[in-house]
Amino acid sequence: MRFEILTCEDAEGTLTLPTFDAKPFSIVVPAGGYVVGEADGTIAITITRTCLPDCSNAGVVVVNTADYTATSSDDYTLFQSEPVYFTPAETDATVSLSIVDDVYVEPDESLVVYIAIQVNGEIYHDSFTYITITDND
Ligand SMILES: [Ca+2]
Ligand SMILES: [Ca+2]
Repeated sequence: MRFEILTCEDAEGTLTLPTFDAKPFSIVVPAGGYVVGEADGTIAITITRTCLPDCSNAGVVVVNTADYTATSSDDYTLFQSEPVYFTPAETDATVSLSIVDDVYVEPDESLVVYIAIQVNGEIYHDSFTYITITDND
């Protein structure tokens, strides 16, 4: 997987935001969510896109996280509108979330990962999954 920021400059050197083809695509994240050990450091979330008629164009999704029983900064690093790019023909993208290894005895804790599709600057569809962090203290 490679991350590629897609930008372009005109003759005056003005940077413009990328636009993506409006071919519909949907995203899939594994059902049942993820389980990660507190000491594992990171958890990789795989986002799969399916496109009509094909995934020949680039795309971007936006990832946000929200506390459930886990607390951002204490237990994991918050994502706020984190872009994840698909290069042309790429159907799987991976985003890595950092987990905090604290020293407290605590129950397993969960957070929610929201994934939105962004096409031509418009965010129009949400999917989500859960991450459960298991305690190691
Ligand atoms: Ca710990
Ligand atoms: Ca702990």
